[in-house]
Formats: sequence, structure tokens, C-alpha cells
Amino acid sequence: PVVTRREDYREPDWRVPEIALDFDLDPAATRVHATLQVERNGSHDAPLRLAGDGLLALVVRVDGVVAEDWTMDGDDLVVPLSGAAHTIETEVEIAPERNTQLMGLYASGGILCTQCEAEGFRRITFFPDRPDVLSKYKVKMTADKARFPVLLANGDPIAQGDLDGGKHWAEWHDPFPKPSYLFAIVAGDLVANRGSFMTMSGREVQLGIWVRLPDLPKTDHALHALKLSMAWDEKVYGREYDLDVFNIVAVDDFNFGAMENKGLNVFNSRYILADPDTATDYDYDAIAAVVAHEYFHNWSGNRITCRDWFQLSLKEGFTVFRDQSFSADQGSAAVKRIEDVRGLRASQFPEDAGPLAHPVRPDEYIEISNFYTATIYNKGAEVIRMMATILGPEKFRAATDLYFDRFDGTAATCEDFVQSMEQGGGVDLTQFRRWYSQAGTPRVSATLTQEGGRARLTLRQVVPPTPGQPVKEPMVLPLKVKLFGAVTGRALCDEQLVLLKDESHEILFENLPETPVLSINRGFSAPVVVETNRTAKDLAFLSAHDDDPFARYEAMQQLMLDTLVTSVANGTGDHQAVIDAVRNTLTDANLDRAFIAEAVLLPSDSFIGDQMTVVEPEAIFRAREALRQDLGKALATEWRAAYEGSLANRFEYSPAAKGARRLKTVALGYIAASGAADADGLAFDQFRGADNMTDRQGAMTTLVNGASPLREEALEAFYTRYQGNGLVLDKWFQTQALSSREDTLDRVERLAAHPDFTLSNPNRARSLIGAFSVNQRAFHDVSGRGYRFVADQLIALDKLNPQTAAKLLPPLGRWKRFDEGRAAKMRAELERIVATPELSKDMFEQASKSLD
Ligand code: B3K
Ligand code: ZN
Repeated sequence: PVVTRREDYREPDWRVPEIALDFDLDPAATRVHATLQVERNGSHDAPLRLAGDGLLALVVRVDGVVAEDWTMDGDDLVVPLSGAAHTIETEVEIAPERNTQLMGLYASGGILCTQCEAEGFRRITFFPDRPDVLSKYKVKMTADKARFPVLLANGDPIAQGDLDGGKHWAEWHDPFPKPSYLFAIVAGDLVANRGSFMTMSGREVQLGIWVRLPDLPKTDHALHALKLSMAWDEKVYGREYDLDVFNIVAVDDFNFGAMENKGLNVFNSRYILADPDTATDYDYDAIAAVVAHEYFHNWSGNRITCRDWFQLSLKEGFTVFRDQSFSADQGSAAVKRIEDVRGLRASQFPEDAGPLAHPVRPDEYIEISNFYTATIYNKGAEVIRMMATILGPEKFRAATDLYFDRFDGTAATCEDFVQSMEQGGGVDLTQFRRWYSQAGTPRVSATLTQEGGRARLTLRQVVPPTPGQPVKEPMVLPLKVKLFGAVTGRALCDEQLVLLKDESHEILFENLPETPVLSINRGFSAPVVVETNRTAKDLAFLSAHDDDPFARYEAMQQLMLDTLVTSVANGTGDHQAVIDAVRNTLTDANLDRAFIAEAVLLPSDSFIGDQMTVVEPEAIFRAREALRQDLGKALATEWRAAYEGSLANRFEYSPAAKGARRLKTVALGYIAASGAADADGLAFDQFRGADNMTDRQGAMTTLVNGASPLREEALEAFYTRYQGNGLVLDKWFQTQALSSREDTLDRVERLAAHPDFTLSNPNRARSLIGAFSVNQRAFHDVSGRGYRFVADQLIALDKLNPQTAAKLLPPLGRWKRFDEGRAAKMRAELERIVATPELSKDMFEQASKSLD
């Protein structure tokens, strides 16, 4: 396989300032006629090389004359040219209905749509398909009017008309030069939920959320989120929208969440459609976050794009940071931060500690699609957040203004961004740049020692070795630190921002009136693992008294984690400290319910496993269940009170109502864990009486994890009620695949043969296989059957959709973390995958790297 390296970057030989595309759309055979204005870039005599993927040139014209001297080099079309500028025309035929990869032009439930990022445009037409070639696009589409009454493309609509034979056409122009990965068209029988937005300079933008008619009632939330996002980007970053229309289309078959094509976002329908009966609070929040994310890309991604794909985090890290900040501003910022950190720990930390670890700005890839990772997105967002922390809000805004000003209309690099931060913020980020080049999660040890009225904080950092990077240099770690008095709970100093730059560093605190307790990495100011010498008593104290809500949550998590890791090692544990701390939080009238629900939740099986040298799935499960049971029993009264306090609520989408629902279901889980005789009945009543999906799915999850026969009844009722709704059926599959029951593996094998299961829809494939492979207990069944099942499914999926298959591989690659027996079985499956004939390069890269 060919390896692409960052250091090999060269400017393109030819630029394409303009392109006109003419589509004769038909699911079985679509004709694509392309007219490219090409210009030689610099003085060289290289021919024009146009990337293709599975395309056959039916005709090539140079300056209007049919050319005969072109050649194919693999999939690329090579045209020898003598002058400085030419007009090149090509014609190809493609079959969207046979496109199972969902890259390029494809069909989803009768809608024709495109996905081009990263390299899908070359499956539509021959083109220098790289992000530093920016062109103005004119697009004409012709199609059957009855089947495809709506024809959309990037930019603004220019003209449309009817033709003989039931056909019609439409033409769109996008005045903003853009890379080919942002190209999009959609044709289908769609209706729009329309709205408008007045920009800060007084231009009115027409908004449309396009879906199939029956889905129209489920689009208000997305439209509202779009308007909020547009206003937020004006207020917080001074960024205004720049076209007269902004359209979003929802389709059911999509390889990831959504796509930021200029003026025409295409979305996975799960991130658009919502009503209380079918979407959970989590879905509502995710919809708003993804709508915001794609909208924010208009500036961080589209107006300023990436020079090459190694710079991917330039747009993704920054845009995730922007969408996280947006969501934080809509509700509880503390709860949002907790959720984001939990996500980072669940997906990015394991990636950084495993065989697929890579820097935020990678150095090489075989298949770029494999690099749309938690490291590029979420660690990338943490890197931006740290710069924002170091600069402070005013300077950070000045620096982003400078960045947007200076690089507007260009294809930029991560280096360009960092330089803008340095100049706009007046800081030196030389050493900070290691966050872009070094992989691995730094580990900090923080030791506080007291000598009379003085205390000494000793900090040390280690960056662990990762594949290809055995030795690391120290990083810049911005750590927010504060001390509290162990007796009075009073703050003993103001919060300080410590920049740990060396391998070790000491800080002295003087004139302390009482014994200090250390609060560190407040707000999760650096994406690191912190080890401290704090006792269970210190942690319990902080969980009740710290004035930073994240630090309070973190102290509780650490207390739970320490308790659980000890229990796993000893086979039994002392749960009293956790019980007391949870009681304190649960009964604290000053805390909001959403925060309480987060804080009293135990760390996941996998996160407990991540703390251990060798992961023991069954022992972890037992230790966690034992703690859940003790918490359930010891706090029976408190859980009842928390549960009943939220019972009477009717559905409303507000931070307070969401918090109440969350705490109610968390409490229900503990009531069930306690073994209370009426727990199953309570869950079933909640399931039956729910007026919203959050309560219904929460109750069903409790039942599905339990032993009551009511669980089959609930599953059956849920299935019957939602049989026609694909997005809700995904929840039905997912809830069963995530079950903590002993028979989950059997159940999942049966579900794979269910008539509603299919590998050709990515959401469905992920709801069963993706969910199962993060179910630590079930996936790591000692028999190795879980591994075999996932490998079989991925081998089959790879034949249809390599990108989605390769994304699901990483859990199988974590064999080094397990005992020899499991590791050997996992490796055997990886070897079987690598040996599969006609394996995609996507899967080859993921599986072969995981074997090293
Ligand atoms: N930029 C797209 C992701 C494209 C993934 C290509 N494999 C969505 C997003 O991050 O907004
Ligand atoms: Zn993005």
C-alpha cells in the first residue's frame, strides 16, 4: 500500500480557478460532464494529472478539441499540455444506486446525494482532488421531475426550468472558491422546514431543513439550533454567514454524523430528526451540537480550509472547540465539560495508549479516512482550549480575528493557526507546538507536602512512548491549581494557572493557616492523567467543597476509581467512603440535578480497565456491581427521594427538565441494583407511562440489564411500537448490545440474524457491532467468541463499506491490554482480517498497525 507523508507536501502543478459540472442524474447511470479551467502553477513541464477512483473517461477535450494523447496512470487521468492555461472537458458515467461505500454520488432511500470529504469527489469526476486546489463551481443538474422534484447544490440557485419527457433542470453557482471535498448536490422528493436569519450586517438568509414529508414535524429543533448557531458565531467570534441560502438535507445512510459542504450541509438523519416520542435528551443535545459544528465550519473549514489532510485538526479541532463552547453556553457549562471529558476518556485516551496512536498533526497515512479520529477531533479541541486558556478570553478573540483575517480564502496549516495565536496573543508557543507533533497522553504526578505553615507542590510529567515515537520531550501543561483548608473548607489561595514546562517543577505556598487539600487540573485545563497523593478523605472533602464543579466531579470519580481498582485487586473492597460522598452530593440542595446525576455515576467498566496493567473484565464487572449494590442499599431512601422528586414532570426540553430526567433514571438504576423487590415494577411503569424517549429508553435499559421477565415484554413492546422507525430501532439493537447481562453475546449473535439487521446502513451496523465491541464484559468473553463475531461482521462489512468497517476495528486492536489467552485470540482475528482476499486499504491499515 502507498504511504502518504506530510514532509512530501508540494504545491499543486496545476490550479483550477473554475469548474462547470453538468449532471444528467439517474440512479442507474448518471452522466457527468466537467469543464475545468486549468492554469499552470509555476514554471514546470509536468502534465495535468486528474485523480479518479473507478472512473472511465468517455471523452477528453482540450480547448474544445477531442484529445487522443491522454493516458491512465492507475486510476488517474494524465493529459499532456503545452501552454499555461487550458480548458479541459471530460465525461464519465457513474451508477449511484450501486455505490455501497457511500462516498461520491450515492442513493439513500430514493434520494441522490454526495459525500466528498476526504476523497470522494474523484468518484464523481476527474479532478485534482486535494484541499489546496480551490475553484469556483457552476453546477447544472437534469433529472426526472417526478422522482427528483428538488435539485440542490452549493451556493445560490441561479435558474431552473422544465424539459420534455418529464424532466427538469436547475443551476446553482457558488461564488466562494472551495476545495472539491466541499462539493455537494442532492436530488430527491423532499420538503423543507423553512426559516430565515437576519445577519449582523442586515442580510436576510433563507434557511431550509430538507427531509421526506413524513419527517417534516421532526425538524423544528434542528432549525432552531441553526439559528442559535448563526447568532452565536456572530456574537462570540464576529463571524457572519456569507450566502443568501443555507440548506441542510437529512439522509438515512451516512458514514458519519454530517458534512459541512458550502451552503448545503448533508446530515445523517439521526442528527436532524427529533420529537419527544422518538429522540432522547442526549439526541436533542447531539443534534444541536452537530448542527452548530457543521455551521461553524463555514468559517473554520470552508472560508479557511486545510492545505493538506495532515492539517485536518486545523478545522476539526477548532470546530469541535467552537461547538463545545456553543453547547456550554446553552445550558450548564459544568455538565457539558463533564460530558466532554468523559467522551475524551472513553475514546481518545485509549486511542492514544494503543497501536493506532498518532499526533494531532499526523506524519503519515495509508488511508486518510482512518484519521477522522478522536485524537484529531477531541484532543485537537483540547489543544485549542489550552491555547485559549493560556491567552485568556480577550487575547484569544484578538488572535482568532487575526487568523480569520489573514487566512480567509486560503488553504492553511496548523502552524498558521499557532502563529496567529502567538501574534494575536503576544505569547511564545514554541514548546507548546509539541502538542501537535507528539502522541500519547501525558501523565502528571502531583505531590503536596506540608511543613508547618508552608506547603510544597511537586509536579512531574512523563509522556509515554507511542508507535514510532519512543522518546518524548516535555510538553507545556496548563494546570489550574487551588488549595482549600481541610478543616474550614475555605479557599487558601486564588486559583493559579501553573504552566508545567519542565519534567519537574515545584511551587511553594506560604502562610497557610490550616492543612491544605489540593485541587488540580480544575476544569480539566489540560488533557492529561493526574496522579496525586490525596487520600480518600481528601477526595471526599473536595467532592463536597471544591468551588469548581468539574473538580468536584473529578474528586468523586477518583474516589470511586481508587475504591474499584482496590476491589478488583483484592476481590473485595471498603465502600463506606464512596457511600458517604455520594450521600452528600445526592442530598446537597444547592446542586442541580444534571450535575448530581453525573457525579453519582460510577466510572465505566472500560475506564476502570484503563487504570489496570492487565484488564480483567469479569473481575471489574463484579467489583462495579458490588459497589452499585452497596450504594443502592445504603442510600435506598435517598434514591427513592431522588426518583420520586422527578416523577410528576411532563416533557419539556430545558436544562432543568433534562437534569430531572437524568437523575430519575440514574436513581432507578441504583434502586434496581439494590435488589429492591419493586424495582422491576417501577422500571416497567416508567417504561409504559413515559411521555418521552429519554424515560422510555432509560427504563428499558434498566430492565434489559436485569433478570426480570418484564425485560422481554418491554423489548417486544418497544419493537412493535417503533417497527417502522429506523432511528429508534437502532436504539433497540444498541440497548441489547450494551446489556451487562451474562447472555449478551448469545443475544447479539441472534440479533445479527434478525430481519431488521443490515450491514448496508451504517447506523444499524454501528448500533449492534459498534455497541457490542465497547461492551467490555460481553466483547471480551473468555471464549473469544465475541472477537470472532466482530471480525466476521467486519470482514463482511468491508466488502460493502470499507470506511465504516475500518472505524469499528480499534477495539479488536487493544490486545496488549489483556491476558495472554485473550490477547492471542484477538491477534488471531486481526491476522484473519489481514489475510482476507481483496481487503480494503482502510481495513488493512487499521488491522496491520494493530498487530504491531
Ligand atoms: N468533515 C466531516 C467529516 C468527514 C469525514 C470523512 N471521512 C464532518 C465534520 O467533521 O464536520
Ligand atoms: Zn467537523
